[in-house]
Order: sequence, then structure tokens, then C-alpha cells
Amino acid sequence: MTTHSTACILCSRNCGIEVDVEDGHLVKIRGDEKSPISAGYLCQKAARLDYYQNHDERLTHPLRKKPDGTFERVSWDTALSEIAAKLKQVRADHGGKAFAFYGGGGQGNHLGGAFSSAMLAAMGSRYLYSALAQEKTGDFWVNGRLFGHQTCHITEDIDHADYVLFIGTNPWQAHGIRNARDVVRDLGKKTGRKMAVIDPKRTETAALADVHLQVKPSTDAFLLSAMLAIMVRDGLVDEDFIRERTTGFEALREVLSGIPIEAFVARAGVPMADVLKVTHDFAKAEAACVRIDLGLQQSLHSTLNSYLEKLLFLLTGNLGKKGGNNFHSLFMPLIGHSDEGPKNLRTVLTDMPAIGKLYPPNVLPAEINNQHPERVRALFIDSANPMVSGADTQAYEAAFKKLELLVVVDVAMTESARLAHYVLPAASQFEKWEATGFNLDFPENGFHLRKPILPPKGECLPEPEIYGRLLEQMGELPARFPILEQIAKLDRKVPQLGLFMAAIGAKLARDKKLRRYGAHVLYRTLGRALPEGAQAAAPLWFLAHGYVKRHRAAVERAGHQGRGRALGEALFQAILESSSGTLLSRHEYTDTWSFLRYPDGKIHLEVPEMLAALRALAAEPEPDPQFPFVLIAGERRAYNANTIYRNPEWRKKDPDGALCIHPADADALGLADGDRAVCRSARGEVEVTISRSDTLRRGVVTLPHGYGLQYGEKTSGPVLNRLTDSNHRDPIAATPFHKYVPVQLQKC
Ligand SMILES: Nc1nc2c(c(=O)[nH]1)N[C@H]1C(S)=C(S)[C@@H](COP(=O)(O)OP(=O)(O)OC[C@H]3O[C@@H](n4cnc5c(=O)[nH]c(N)nc54)[C@H](O)[C@@H]3O)O[C@H]1N2
Ligand SMILES: Nc1nc2c(c(=O)[nH]1)N[C@H]1C(S)=C(S)[C@@H](COP(=O)(O)OP(=O)(O)OC[C@H]3O[C@@H](n4cnc5c(=O)[nH]c(N)nc54)[C@H](O)[C@@H]3O)O[C@H]1N2
Ligand code: SF4
Ligand SMILES: [Mo]
Repeated sequence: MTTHSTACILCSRNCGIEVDVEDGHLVKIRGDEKSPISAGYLCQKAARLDYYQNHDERLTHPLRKKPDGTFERVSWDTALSEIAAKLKQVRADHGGKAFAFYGGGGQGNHLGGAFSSAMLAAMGSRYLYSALAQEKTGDFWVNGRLFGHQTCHITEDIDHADYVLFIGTNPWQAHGIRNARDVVRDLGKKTGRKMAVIDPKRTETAALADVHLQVKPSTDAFLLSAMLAIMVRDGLVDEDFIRERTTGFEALREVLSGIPIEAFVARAGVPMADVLKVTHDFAKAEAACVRIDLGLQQSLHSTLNSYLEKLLFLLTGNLGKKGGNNFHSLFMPLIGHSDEGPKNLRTVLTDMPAIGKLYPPNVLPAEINNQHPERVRALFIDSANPMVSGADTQAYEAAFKKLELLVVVDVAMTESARLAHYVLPAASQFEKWEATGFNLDFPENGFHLRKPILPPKGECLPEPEIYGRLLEQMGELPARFPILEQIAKLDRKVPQLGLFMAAIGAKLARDKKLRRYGAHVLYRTLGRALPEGAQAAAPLWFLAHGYVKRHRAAVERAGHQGRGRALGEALFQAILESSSGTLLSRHEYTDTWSFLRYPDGKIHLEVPEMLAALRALAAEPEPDPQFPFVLIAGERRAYNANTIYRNPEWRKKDPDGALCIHPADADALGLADGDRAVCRSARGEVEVTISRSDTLRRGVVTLPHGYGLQYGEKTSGPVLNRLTDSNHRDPIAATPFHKYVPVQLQKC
């Protein structure tokens, strides 16, 4: 038996874990107390990670689809040379934009993304589709407008806040914040700190809150605009902050002054007294912050919601201070900035621009399944399973069958992989060097480079090898760079001299085409000089230098030392050496202002599209009564973890992913616990098992996401996205309205 430090890969927190490994199994998993980020914290899901590492649907060899629809085993050389030939043919016949890439990283594996993104460059396409663009792009768009750049992402300093407002998020189950259960439990103790929750369900988090505003689903835009209007009416706005830090408040004030507060609060279905209390307590708290997630981002008015929740902390002056909301640094560039001008490449059929350099999964089926000469014909999917996780399973199924080339890179035989022409087996996150790019904390931000703790199964390869070999087959990348390799070896002995930096800089200046393959060049040069086979970590050297350039003082405060370039080297070295993760930076609260990207250094509160959407709210019709229930399609529960765990045996309870319904609603339909029922939307239907729960409002039902996965011959739980429609989406970001799916129910 051996013991190793690594991380849990099931959610964005990537808590540090210590694992005992025996005979290829993760036999015992403990929280890693040496982690500077999670400090030993774990939730119940992590203990069962062996179900991710070892199961019957793990891929072990490259597979090629035969004409009869079954797969045959082929060698890596065969698979990659055939894929390369097909890609070149598509590029020659239809142009590179006939190629799209979906995914490139899941909940914990973002190192591979540095290498897979080269595929787009090689093809000359920018169509990067990502799960982030089915939840967060409305938020990124608003950030671009308010703060001047779509990468200005907000975090919340819950540990130091006196008042925390959770909207549309259940950290108890979903986490998303550091050591969530400890933090929420602590807030729930009557210690003088307060928390309020806005959620249609009395979640575990809501049950601990001082006030729970149990809103009607998808009425947050009404509720939040009423709260903002109350702030204006009752003199709760921080006028000094508005004057010093913002522009455009007058236009906003005018719209907010016209909000019919009583009518909007009534529409949200919550008591006015509670709304007043939350608004006043939030505004008057010494330090307050807002934490949001899918309940706001995947419900009606998604992008508008992202604007309104930010106004809560902006109008009360809670940005850029201890216990408030703040910007954070990013070590890995998970998103970029997409200019809204004509340079932004729009999709052919749906006319969608990129936001944060990402395209929304909701438009992909339409972009494939059409007769336009410039349609998407070749697709790579990596670390994602859109057949199950994308809205509108039926639309994906029809679209994927039309593709001339579908390649899936995954660790398991997924529903998407079953439709592919080639399936390429990736080494699991415990079989390779890996890291998360979800380092979104402030004032302290950390990074954890994880070492492999097991050898790859069968012929599995890490992503840097898969994509590197493919680029070689395409004639895009040489296998070796002998001179740079030599210099890298020398450089590692005396990195302070910056020999390698000078050499690679000169090489890339001479050979401009190579620049797009920077991660691969580093992998093949510096990577070979790194200790312990840490080849895949080579791009982190570049990122470390970039990070130091932007945040030198904060990096020094985190304890790293070095003059000039040496600080970047020291940071990189610390990352390489710390098996439980390292602190990257320790910011001061006032640093927040340096993240703002408008040349005037201000927050631009006036966003015309958002003000128009606010004005339009009052005239919005009430929901269609044809469907008596609103389904919240995709709840986080104790036993789901996206589509990462495939073997259903990992679950200790809720094997069917039951539909939760209020007992009075269940009685009206004659439904007892455990009964089966058909849940029908305008798009499709699924069979469900009933679970009665008085934590819900009347008329609201919920289903978990991440079920409906095939394992052997069995599929456990509903294929939720058979109910959702890719056209039921936000007008700006095209994010799906998963939290508002009108449905009917009928006992089987
Ligand atoms: N256990 C578990 N944890 C996970 C995941 C998982 O699959 N399982 N997935 C991870 C991922 S990818 C993500 S993005 C996060 C998501 O994390 P969360 O967004 O926190 O999780 P959800 O349960 O999807 O939604 C949060 C809450 O929104 C509420 N809600 C629904 N509709 C509305 C509404 O109209 N208004 C308001 N105010 N609230 C509403 C729901 O009742 C729910 O309690 O979780 C991560 N963590
Ligand atoms: N109706 C509804 N649909 C939803 C949601 C909802 O709430 N409701 N939630 C949405 C959200 S927020 C998200 S983020 C998405 C998530 O859905 P996806 O974007 O599909 O991502 P995951 O489910 O995390 O799937 C990850 C895939 O990566 C594979 N994988 C694991 N490790 C590796 C690795 O090292 N390399 C490679 N190449 N592959 C690996 C897994 O086997 C799995 O197939 O689902 C979305 N779908
Ligand atoms: S909070 Fe997330 S990363 Fe941490 S143990 Fe739970 S699932 Fe894993
Ligand atoms: Mo997500």
C-alpha cells in the first residue's frame, strides 16, 4: 500500500485528499490537512472516488466505429492518422470553421485544456463550446459591461462577512465555496453574523438561514429589482461609493424608482416584511456579500439576474472590501474576453457571438443539423457528455448523427462516445499530472499541481500526448526541438539566468506559426527537463511568469521570493514541489480596484440592454397554466456529481434520482412515496419515482442532474435533458432555463 496527496475531482473546489492506494484501487480517502486551501475538509462524495477510477465502462484502448455501428479496437497510430487525414480533408473542403471543439476540461482537469485548445488553432476555428457557456456566460457578459472586461470575475469573502446573501445556490450540497458545510454551519450559528437565502426550496442551507425568502421559481428578477428599488427609496444606497467608484447611476436610479415594489414582491410570492428585513439588514451590515449560482443563472432572465445581483453589492458599497465581494486573480486563463464588435465571430445559423471566448452548447445542435454550406461538420468532445448534460438530448442525438467526424476523448464510454466515429481513451485524473483552473479565491488564492498516483490503464494516454501526437500527424508540430531541449536542461540548473526564456522567445519570434502551439512546444522542451516526469506541467512555467507580472506584490505576500524574473521561477518551483498545493497570492482588499478594466477606473452601472429588460419586466405575462408544475431540472443532491460517476453503485441513497414534490400536490395526483409517474414537458417525457417533500413550494417539482447514465445494459434515473429544449434560453447568453421547465405529471 502507498499513500499519496492529490485532490477530489468531483466539484470546482477540488479539495485536497490523501489516498491509500492498493492493487490499483483508491482504498482509503482522507481530507488532506496539508492543503493550504481546503485544510482537510471533505464532503461525503469524495470517499467513493474509486468508482471513478475503476469501473466496467473505463476506456482502455482507442476505438473506431464500424459500419455496423459497433466499435473495433485500433492502435493509436491508426486512430490518430485517420483522424488527422479526415480533419485535413474537412479543412480543405469546407474551411476550418467547419470544426468545433466541445469541453476541454471538467471539474478538476484543466491542464489538458492547455493542449487541446491547439486543435482549434490547427483547424483555424474559434468555435469552442463549453459547459461554462450554459451557466456563466450571462455573468461574464455583464462583467464585461460593468467592469470593462469579461474576465473581471467576482468572488465573495464569506469568511469575513457580517451578512451573506445566498441566491439560487445550495452550498450545503453543491459547495462552490471553500469548505462549504463548515462555513454555512458557522454562519447559521447565532454569532452576530447573518445569512439569508433566496430559493424556492427550503434547502439544507436555507434551513440554517436567518431569513429564507422562498421565492416562486424564476421570479428573482422581480424580487431583486424590488430590493434594489427599496434601497433607492429608503436611502440605503452608499452615495459616497456611487460617486467615487461608478458612473451611470442616474439612469439606473430612474428605472429603479419606477419599479412597482409591492406588485413585484407579490409576484415573487414572498412576504414584504421579510424582503424589507433582508434588504435593510444587508445594506446596513458592516460587510455584506452575495453568493449566487445556477438558481439565478439557469432560470428565466438569466443575464438580467446576473446584473441585478451585482447591483445589490454595488449600490451598497460592498465591492473591494473585507467581507464584501471582490475580484480574484486567475492563474489559468479559463475564459477570455470577447469584444462585442464586428471582430467577434458569430455562429452561422444562430448568429451567436462568443462571450468570454466561449460558444453556448444550446446552439450547437442547430449549428450542426442544417444544410448551410458553412455548418459544423467535425467535432471533438473532451471531458464532457453533452448527450446527457446538454439541454435537449434529442437535438444532440439528431445532430451528432449528421457529423462527418465525431471524436470523443474521455475516460469512460459515455452516451456521447457511443455516437462517435473514434473514441480516444484518456488517462484518468489519478493517472497523470493534472490541475484545476478553478482558482477563484480572494484575498488568498492557491494552486494545486497533482502528481499521478497510478499508472494509466491499458493504452490510456494523458491529453498532452493525445493532442500532441495528433498535431504531429497533421503536420502541424515537430516531434522534437533538440536545441531548445538542450537549453531547457541547462536552464533548470540555473533558472535565474533566463536562458530558456530567451531561447524560446527567440524561437517563437522567428516561427510565428509555432506560437499557437506554445503549450506543446513547452511540453516538448522544458517539459522534458522537469523532474519526476512532470512534463505536462511545463505550461505552468509560462503561467507562473505571467501571474507574477500581474500580481508581484501579492505573490511575495504569499511567501515566494525572488528579484525580477526569479520570482516567477520561484513560484513555478513551489508549484512543482508542493504535493498538497501552494498559495499563489495574498492580496490586499484595495487591490480589487486594480482589476477594473475601464480606462476611467470606474464601474459603469448603466447597461442599456439591462435597463430595457428591467423596464419590460412589469408587462411580462404570467406563466402558461397548461403545465401545472414548474420543474427545477437539475438539482444538486447528496449523490450526484455531474456525469463523473458512471457506476450507480456509488450511491448510498436516492438510486432513482427521485422527483421531489410537495405532499399536497402529490395527494391531488394520488401519488405516494416510491410510486412511478410520467413527467411530461413540451419537449419530451421521462418516467420518475416519486418522493414527497414539504421543503418545496406547491407547484414546484425537482429532479437531480447527472442521472440517466448507461452502465452495462442499465440506465439509472431519468435522462433529464429529454425534457429540456435548447431553444428555451436566455436572449443574450443563450444559457438554458433549466430551473424553469413547465411540466405535467401523471401516475403510471
Ligand atoms: N452534489 C453535487 N455538487 C455539485 C454538482 C453536482 O452535480 N452534485 N455540480 C457542480 C456544478 S457543475 C455546479 S455548476 C454547481 C451548481 O451549484 P448550485 O447552483 O448551488 O446547485 P443547484 O442545486 O443546481 O441550484 C441551486 C439552488 O437553486 C435553487 N433554484 C432553482 N430555481 C431557482 C430560482 O428560480 N430562483 C432561485 N433563487 N433559486 C432557484 C434550487 O432550489 C437550488 O437549491 O454545483 C457543483 N457541485
Ligand atoms: N438539466 C440540466 N442539465 C445540466 C445541469 C443542470 O443543472 N440541469 N447542469 C449543467 C452544468 S452546471 C454542468 S457544469 C454540466 C456538466 O456536464 P459536462 O460538461 O458534460 O461535464 P461532466 O458531467 O463533468 O462530464 C465530464 C466528462 O468528463 C469525463 N472525464 C473525467 N475525467 C476526465 C479526464 O481526465 N479526461 C477526459 N478527457 N475526460 C474525463 C467523464 O467521464 C465525463 O464523461 O452539466 C449541465 N447539465
Ligand atoms: S466539496 Fe467538492 S471537491 Fe470537496 S470533497 Fe466534496 S465533491 Fe470533492
Ligand atoms: Mo456547472
